[in-house]
Amino acid sequence: MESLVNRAGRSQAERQRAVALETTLLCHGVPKEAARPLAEELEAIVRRAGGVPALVGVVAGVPTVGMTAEELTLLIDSGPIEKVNSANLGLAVHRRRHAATTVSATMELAAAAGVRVFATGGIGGVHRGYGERWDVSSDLAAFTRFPVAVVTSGVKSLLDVLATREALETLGVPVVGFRTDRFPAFYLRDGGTGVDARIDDLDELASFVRFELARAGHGVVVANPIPAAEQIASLEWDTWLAEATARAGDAHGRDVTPRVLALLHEISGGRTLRANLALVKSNAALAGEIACRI
Ligand code: PSU
Ligand code: MN
Repeated sequence: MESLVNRAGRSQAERQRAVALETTLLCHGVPKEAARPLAEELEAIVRRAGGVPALVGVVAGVPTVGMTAEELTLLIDSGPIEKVNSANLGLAVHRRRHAATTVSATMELAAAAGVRVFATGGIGGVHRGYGERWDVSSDLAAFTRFPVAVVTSGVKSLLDVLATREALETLGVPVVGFRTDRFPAFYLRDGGTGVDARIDDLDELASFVRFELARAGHGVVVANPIPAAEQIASLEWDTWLAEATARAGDAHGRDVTPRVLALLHEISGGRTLRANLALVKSNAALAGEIACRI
């Protein structure tokens, strides 16, 4: 991509340790006032772990890997900006728009910039009720195209977790659990299904990631469950989700995730937001640990 601005590290050595961070989580997943402090904290966490943070987004049509604090402020203050995945990323670039990148678009830009590790909260996947209305995130297909390891607390628990796990299998995407045998689902440490392999050791994890990205040229899901203390009990979760889904009834397509997340944060009295922040930070730390080892 010729117009890509790549500020993922100042030297070759720094670029090797780069960790991509996405802007959709910041611009659409948390309340506006939480976005800047969260970005700063995630960057500090990545650095402390030995990585080099690179915030990814589209600034006035320029795909940027390694956004500055000023650029992030511009995006946050520009009102509700577009949320782009691999499908509409090119349109935002062509039309010179600001845009927040989801997991798929962030993977695409990270790969173009040579960044191999990326930390997010939870990846998108197969939405519930897909039998009646098909809604499957472009995040899944992105794993078949871009050789990036995504550190994630599994898939968002508002999705059909089992169907998403099967879809990853169909697409041939390896799923490794860091210190877990279970495939996590965002606020839940156990999403009700397993991973391809459990890896407990950081050096071994980094070694597998390096090997697999080079071997297959596709992405790797590194599943890192939410810290135990922040997990939300299933019963509570089911109640909150039922209410959020009912109230989000009119949202569809790209609006579903931001709308349901915002409602959950409200209904749970901030409990899901706290959990969301905790898991993203934990993923940023693990991504930093992997990045300085590969
Ligand atoms: N994880 C979070 N909050 C978010 C998302 C993930 O903790 O807001 C975003 C990611 O950017 C992911 C997107 O790629 O939700 C998926 O949206 P959709 O289901 O519309 O593809
Ligand atoms: Mn969708």
